[in-house]
Amino acid sequence: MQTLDVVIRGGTVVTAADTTVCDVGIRDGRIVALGHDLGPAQQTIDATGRLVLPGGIDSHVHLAQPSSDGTVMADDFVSGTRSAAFGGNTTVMPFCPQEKGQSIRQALRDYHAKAEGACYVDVSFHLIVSDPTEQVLGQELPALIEDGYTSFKVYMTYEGLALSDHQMLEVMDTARQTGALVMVHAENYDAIRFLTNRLERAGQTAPRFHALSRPIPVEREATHRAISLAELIDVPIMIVHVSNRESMEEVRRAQQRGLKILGETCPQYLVLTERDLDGLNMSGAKYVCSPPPRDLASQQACWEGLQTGVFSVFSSDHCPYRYDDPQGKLTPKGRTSFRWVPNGIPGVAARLPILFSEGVVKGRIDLNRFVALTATNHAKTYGLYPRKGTIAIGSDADIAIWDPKKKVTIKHELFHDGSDYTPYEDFEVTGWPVTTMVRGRVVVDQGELVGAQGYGQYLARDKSELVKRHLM
Ligand code: DUC
Ligand code: ZN
Ligand code: ZN
Repeated sequence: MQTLDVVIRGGTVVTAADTTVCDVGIRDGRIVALGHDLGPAQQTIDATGRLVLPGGIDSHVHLAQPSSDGTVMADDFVSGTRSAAFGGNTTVMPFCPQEKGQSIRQALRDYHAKAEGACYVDVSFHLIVSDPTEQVLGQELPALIEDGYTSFKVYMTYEGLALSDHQMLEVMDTARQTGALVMVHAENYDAIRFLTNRLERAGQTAPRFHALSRPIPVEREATHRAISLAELIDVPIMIVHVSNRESMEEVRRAQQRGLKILGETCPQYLVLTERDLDGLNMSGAKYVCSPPPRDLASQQACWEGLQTGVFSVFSSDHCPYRYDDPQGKLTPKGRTSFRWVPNGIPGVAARLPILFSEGVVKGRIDLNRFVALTATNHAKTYGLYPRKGTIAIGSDADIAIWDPKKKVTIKHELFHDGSDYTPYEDFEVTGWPVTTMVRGRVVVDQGELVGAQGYGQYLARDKSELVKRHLM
């Protein structure tokens, strides 16, 4: 028998389907054996009393995105993938943004250069399409999809990003023809502009008014419209970062009507509320993200979406800015109005502990659904399955070993990211990822970084199996 490189012994192995006490044998970065008495190995990891889960896949993170307003994202590929590993993740999927007038190929060259030699865990890129010209739609996107960039995000709001309904239809039509998956940021641009202007005229400019500038109907209407446009083209779409009941129910209704509409929610919609934006002085800026956190009833609706399968993926929407920094949340312009506070909060390392503790430990979801929501469904949705997202023979040995009883009070210093705060400071969780392994190599162990920068690989992706099945 050929010696194994690693055996993970005695743990409870959990996939989206099964829970089994067995050993995991690893050779050349892949899982080659599951069972007992697997024979000699160069390294043995004792996982008795621990859970052995597929490493988290976070299919919605923002790293190293350039901006033109003087703000700077707090995480590059080094700190972002390092923090991901501390949070039990083995693959993250950031977005390569196209600037208006820019070729997406050029944007990708720049973005790849930033990732090169930097990553601790594996990465794959979505695209952000902000300028869907004839050339982009007819030439660039079809070729890029064949090259493994099989998903792209479109925005229905934001200056410089918002697409018209006509442009949305054109992008969806390209996706329909090529088998790509479109991710939609669903908020009504004109409504936000109107409400923002009205709030500013009334002097209501503190961070907490951010939430009032984009209330639930803004999101619900855009969600409904995105779904209607997708129905016209007969193309699957993913509604990302759903924050409330009315939008969740739009997705659910579409699914019940047989449309292939996918949904995602995020930790901020489970454990934060708009009251968090009320903090004194500018401290509410720490929670400014879009859609904004809502209220307790909205949290309950997001749980319902996770429990019933309306949401198939749970992502962080990690979009980090430093707080006490003129290039971050405290940018001088942000003091004049919430409009200028950079939009987004860190969460790549908090995502899994929060869902484990609030979901599994509190009995809202079982372990198999936890794995589906945090790893397997991401891999299936975005063309990485079965290489990623499960524990099976032949799959990459991307594994997070969890201590399901460990109690942790979240402190920013645990996350090792590039920001200077976490919106989840002092939140108490039970269950913690104690060892993170990427392709058979331990990257984080017991709170220590032991992986090598540059070990993380870029992954070209297949087309989404959900999209392929729909188009068959
Ligand atoms: N949308 C995101 O997906 N992330 C951060 C900000 C935003 O608007
Ligand atoms: Zn978004
Ligand atoms: Zn995002």
